[in-house]
Amino acid sequence: MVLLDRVERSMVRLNRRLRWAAIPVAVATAIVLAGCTAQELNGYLPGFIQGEPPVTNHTERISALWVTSWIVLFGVGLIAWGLMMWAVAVYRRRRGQTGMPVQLRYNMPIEVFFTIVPLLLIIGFYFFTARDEAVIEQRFDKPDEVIQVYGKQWAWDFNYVNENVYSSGIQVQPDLSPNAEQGAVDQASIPTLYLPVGKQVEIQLNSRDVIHSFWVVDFLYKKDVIPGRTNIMSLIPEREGTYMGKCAELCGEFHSMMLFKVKVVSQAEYDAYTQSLADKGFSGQLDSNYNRNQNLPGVVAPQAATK
Ligand SMILES: [Cu+2]
Repeated sequence: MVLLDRVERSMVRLNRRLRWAAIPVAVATAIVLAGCTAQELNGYLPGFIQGEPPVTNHTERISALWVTSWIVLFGVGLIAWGLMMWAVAVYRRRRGQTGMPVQLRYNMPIEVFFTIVPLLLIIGFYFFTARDEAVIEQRFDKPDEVIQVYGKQWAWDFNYVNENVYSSGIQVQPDLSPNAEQGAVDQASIPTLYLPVGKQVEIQLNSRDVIHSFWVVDFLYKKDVIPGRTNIMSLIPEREGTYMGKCAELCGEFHSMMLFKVKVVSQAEYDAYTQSLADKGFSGQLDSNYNRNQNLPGVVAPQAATK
């Protein structure tokens, strides 16, 4: 009880001091943040350029969740490190002390404290993540463009559903030119998905064989591509440009070569591109008949012909 009283008194003192400390801390934070670039304000996530629109309609929501989580966790870290240092300094062994220090096992208030606080943190993180995910996962009633993506060891096929054209990706090739850096890839061999800027896009993710993951780095979002089911991504690309994509689920020997690009272009360029696919004869869709994995539930095995 004596110990608790002492803890309580020092907490009150700390509280009073913290209140005075809060004002300069808030002012300093405001000054520091005012001088931040877009990159810094968004927690150094990729895809932010000063004065340019965010890459997709979800970018700001995702970066806000990331940055807020970091601030909260950093605060928790500071308190934990501070308490550790405090305990090390205050309860260090002094001259003339012998034997074991006072043991604090089964101290109910402290145990309740460090059960409740992490629980509240987890509930908080869960709540905000679930809230943002519900918005990000919201499907469009009538998307402007529907893209079917097929992941396959180790490349990607893209079906442009509205235009009824497709592009079939080959596996990315190494760059074998004499001056190429070691490990460089032939840029022209990377499968490329075109998306029109400012349009509601639904991306339907399918796999032809094993589990892959569709990750456009600058979109700040990735999603597994699972055989036998279709996962959906809904987004509006908001800034024209070329963005790197990759498979983010270890899927076999050449997983690291399972790259792709996303080109966000104007509607006119998009129309010209899909028209060029039609002109080259890539009309129709590369559907699930090309899946290597054909023994999924509900698929009837081919029967031998009988007389
Ligand atoms: Cu993969």
